[in-house]
Amino acid sequence: PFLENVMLHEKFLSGAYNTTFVDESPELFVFPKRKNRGTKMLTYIADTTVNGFEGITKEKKPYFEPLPVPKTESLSFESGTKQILDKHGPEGVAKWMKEQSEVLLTDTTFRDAHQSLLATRIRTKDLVTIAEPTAKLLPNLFSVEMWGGATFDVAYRFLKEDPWERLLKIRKKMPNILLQMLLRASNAVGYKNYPDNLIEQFVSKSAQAGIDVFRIFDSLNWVDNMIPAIKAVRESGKIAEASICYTGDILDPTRSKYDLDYYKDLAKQLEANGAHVLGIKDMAGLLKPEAAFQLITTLKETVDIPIHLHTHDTSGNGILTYKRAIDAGVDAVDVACSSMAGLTSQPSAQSLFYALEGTERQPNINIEAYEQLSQYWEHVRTYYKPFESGMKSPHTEIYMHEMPGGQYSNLQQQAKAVGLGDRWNDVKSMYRRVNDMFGDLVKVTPSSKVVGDMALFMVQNNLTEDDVYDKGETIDFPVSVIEFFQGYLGQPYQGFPQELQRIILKGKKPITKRPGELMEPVDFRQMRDMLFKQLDRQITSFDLIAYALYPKVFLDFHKFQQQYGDVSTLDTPTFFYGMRLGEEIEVEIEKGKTLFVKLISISEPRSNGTRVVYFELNGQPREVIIEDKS
Ligand code: 3PY
Ligand code: ZN
Repeated sequence: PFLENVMLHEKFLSGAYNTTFVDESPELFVFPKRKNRGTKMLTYIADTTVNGFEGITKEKKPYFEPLPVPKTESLSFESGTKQILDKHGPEGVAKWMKEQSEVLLTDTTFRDAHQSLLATRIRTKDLVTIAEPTAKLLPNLFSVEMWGGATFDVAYRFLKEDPWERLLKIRKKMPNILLQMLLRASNAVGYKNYPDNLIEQFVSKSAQAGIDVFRIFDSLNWVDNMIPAIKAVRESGKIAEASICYTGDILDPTRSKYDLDYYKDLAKQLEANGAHVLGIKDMAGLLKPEAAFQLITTLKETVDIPIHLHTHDTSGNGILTYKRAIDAGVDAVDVACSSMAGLTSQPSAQSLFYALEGTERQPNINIEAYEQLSQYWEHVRTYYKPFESGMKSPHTEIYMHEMPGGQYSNLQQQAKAVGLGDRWNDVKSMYRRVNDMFGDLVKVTPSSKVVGDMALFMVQNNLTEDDVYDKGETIDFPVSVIEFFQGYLGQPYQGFPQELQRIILKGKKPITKRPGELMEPVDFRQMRDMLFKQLDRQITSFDLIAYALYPKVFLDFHKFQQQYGDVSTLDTPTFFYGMRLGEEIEVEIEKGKTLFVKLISISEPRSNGTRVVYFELNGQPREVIIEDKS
């Protein structure tokens, strides 16, 4: 705990550590209460064995093959893009990007791929295991996208682990490659706008903890809302990849709202506001190959900064889209390791490698290494089977419903949770209808969540579009929808549809200013004191930011840890399924300290509804009493 406290300390993170720092920082000696780590762990295992894991249909723990981790201990880290940033700064990286003849690759396996395929559920343990082999085997990657988007919230909320620890651990294992995150501009990694000082703090701490490239986007492509985040990234000395979210179809003359001029204008604005790199974020995979060619050709003529393209392969056209973007001179593209690629995820790195064979833009990567890493992900993926969306083949219907890849499996889980699992097709069609009712929106978190919430709400309540207009006065719309029409996410391009806005707001007055301008700054000092008193433990700057972003999620996480301890050390099958009778596992709860756990037996339910679960912990008999919730 001492080392952990040191590592998490802001002075340490900023590099300003020396021995006086230890003397001056008494909080380093406030250790988390260590008592009962074994008991807490057994309680978690017993509870999960008896009651299952939320969101997974309870079943016997499946057998899994051991994970094939490439052996790379004897290899050293080759110098990579991280060293370019450290030496030449963000402008140096941008210049270097433009000088490369081959297309540069960002690997998204650690973030968007599992956000899009597995409802963001891959745990830190499984990411950290493969981080060092990835950094050693693929030193020529431009970056690894491994944080941000939904990972932050899901880590606390569902995986019961601290996302900051994920970042710190991966940083240590990947010292040579740029680490990239997805930042929802003024929505940070949440679903609503936050005060500017929270965005500044979030960026500054993320940068200190290890993020190098911030892909910043606004869910309505509203540049005003992106400026505070771009500024904060520039001030932290990191790379601001300000991004345009691609929506609509520039090839379709009947969809003139988002045409080439619209994108050109946005690109100019982002460059003028300090972007080091221009991101094109095709979050739903709507960018068709010829559209990619036209868009990139035009933007290359419009801006001087390098262009980085992101797509999702839902339609099956991803590689062709990349090929045409590469023909037009795109500098970098996002791919995922093949066993985590395709469908709602990014196109496969390996497929792109072979697709570009014989051209001078073929990526400079070690293809055999990628195949080895792919085997690892293929195995890990089986742990997360309950979170698979069930999509088995390309869905060209994406061009109809336009749902972002990162939303697909999450919204599907949400639909199941409210009993609409069998009406998923209705939800998807409604999603598009809601988009059109709302004035044809850019749909990406959180604007996509607003559309998703409304679609679910309408299907659940059997409401048609006409019902909304005819009976809207008597309908209680979802809070996210009301807030959207109040302007709390910002201003959509060409404004809100007026009549619907009137119906939904029922007399509430919308704002037209940037929400961040109207919000009180967060009082971090007061918040730290309050939390310290309430939780009776040391409060790190990371905790503070998490609490400020989602108070309830953070407090629930704290409560969970009080009850069950740090479960991030458990292997994933045990985390999701508990243990089999007679099974033995090892849990390294800290470096050099391993618990040996054996599940001996489970009693029948007793008259008060509890069961006794008998273990051996390091050879000693232990029992835990668990309420059987079935
Ligand atoms: C996110 O914001 O999480 C996204 O992945 C949007 O595409
Ligand atoms: Zn994406």
